[in-house]
Amino acid sequence: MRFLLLLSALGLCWAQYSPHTKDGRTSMVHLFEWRWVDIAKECERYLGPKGFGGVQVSPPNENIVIHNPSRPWWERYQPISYKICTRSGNEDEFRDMVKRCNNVGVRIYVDAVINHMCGAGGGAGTSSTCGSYYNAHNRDFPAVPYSGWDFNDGKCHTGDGEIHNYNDAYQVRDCRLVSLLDLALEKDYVRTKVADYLNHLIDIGVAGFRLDAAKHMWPGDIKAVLDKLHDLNETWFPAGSKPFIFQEVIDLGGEAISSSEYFGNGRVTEFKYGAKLGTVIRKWNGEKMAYLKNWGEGWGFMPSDRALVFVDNHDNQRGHGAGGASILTFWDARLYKMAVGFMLAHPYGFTRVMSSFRWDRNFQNGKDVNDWMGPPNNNGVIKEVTINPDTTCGNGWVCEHRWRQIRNMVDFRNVVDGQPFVNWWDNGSNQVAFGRGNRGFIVFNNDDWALSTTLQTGLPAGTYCDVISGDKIDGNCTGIKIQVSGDGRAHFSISNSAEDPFIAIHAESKL
Ligand code: QV4
Ligand code: CA
Repeated sequence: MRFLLLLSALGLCWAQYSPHTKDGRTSMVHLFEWRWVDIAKECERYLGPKGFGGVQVSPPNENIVIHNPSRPWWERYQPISYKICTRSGNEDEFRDMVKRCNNVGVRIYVDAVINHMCGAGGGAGTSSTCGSYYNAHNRDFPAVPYSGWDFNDGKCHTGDGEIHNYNDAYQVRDCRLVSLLDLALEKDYVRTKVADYLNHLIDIGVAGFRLDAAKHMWPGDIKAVLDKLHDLNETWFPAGSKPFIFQEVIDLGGEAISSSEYFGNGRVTEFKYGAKLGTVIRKWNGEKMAYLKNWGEGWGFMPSDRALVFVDNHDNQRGHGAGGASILTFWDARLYKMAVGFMLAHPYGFTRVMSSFRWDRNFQNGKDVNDWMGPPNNNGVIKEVTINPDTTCGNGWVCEHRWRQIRNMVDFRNVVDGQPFVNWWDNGSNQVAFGRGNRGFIVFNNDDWALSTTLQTGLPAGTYCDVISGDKIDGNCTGIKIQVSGDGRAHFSISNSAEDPFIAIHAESKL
């Protein structure tokens, strides 16, 4: 028995399901479209000190340059080669970032676009971020090199080579997603080129990969690529560590392909999580927070140890990829903070925090016509992430991960890591509370009336600082103080018009 426990503990450390975060760090942040030089600084000045476990970075490989519309964010999902050379920076800058982040205990996860190259309509020439030549007409990507033999054109059986029917698993995997030239991952040559790219990144020191468009690749083809991967760089990781893998599969139910087909390869994005949580916090369809009592597998989600969870991502925050109306984003800041707070307090899944840039959102007939807009830039050159005196970001960067309520809940999750979900309370409506063992407790009021009640927190007696309304600084609290008595009970009052109608206390916010 003890041997088995040891084995499973090792498995947790080494396998593709573990994010390889440093001691007690439990979340990653997606620094969408950031430059490598800014991420390196952010690791040192903020993410390391505040206990973030890692960063998901935008695709680092060379991509097509699109001028119409002008430099959309999504051009990075159209690879031209595997050179580390994008608007975020070159290979030297990437290496420097990986080193500096790892040195302060923050891991780097790469968004790996390996299902396809650029769109079929991408033309020919050198309109690419590193100037590599390509020809989309005859499927020529000499900088890899790939040629016509390396794509699925012959394998796809829809008339125009496009995916039309998501109820047909063959189409979804062998045809083109929005015209993107679909790689023949059944070929050992293609698998080798992809593995060479990923191994290059592993050797530099990244800790794992988001596999973009995993639903559009056969699980067995993904496995064949993963089997070729090196162990992680021993400068920062124990010998024998396998890269962390999380696969982007949008499975809201009702399609031919389900998330569970991918569990053998690594974790999978749980898209039901943000869609449902948004519905609950918005109180749509008769949903209420009281129903969150059995949140997680109880809601039909995948097993917790396979799930990568998030409130929103770079697609669905702007109506792309499963961008249903219920998704909460920084645009709905008050509800968003509650949703992220709930996610980070709840034990289900490995959590990813979104960090966005602002764009000129412009709804026409219900659709944002500016959903393509790229990051803050000067003539296409990505702007620096500047830091204001109040620690928020400038230059159009939203930096949700620096919002006090979110940053402090990332810390909360670290403090309660491994503790059970306990002491659930609800009022049958939208006032709920729960604890994590004897290490943390959180209370929400999403009703249209005040909350005033005494609850069992499970925490030791003392005065605690609410990390939502303030911070514990030098032993003092800049926010609300909560008195926990010897029996673990505490009184909570939360106005329904509070700026943030929730309160969170934990072992390290004790005064
Ligand atoms: C268009 C038409 C095509 C037409 C083509 C002609 O839609 O029907 O054939 O022009 O050239 C962009 C454009 C899209 C365009 C395409 C090819 O938006 O209109 O096709 O380029 O030129 C991102 C964006 C896409 C973007 C793509 C490539 O979201 O809009 O397409 O990058 O630049 C499904 C998948 C899921 C996917 C999600 C968005 O199952 O895997 O859709 N999510 C991931 C990423 C996402 C990315 C991709 C996959 C593709 O998270 O950001 O798409 O790498 O749910
Ligand atoms: Ca495919």
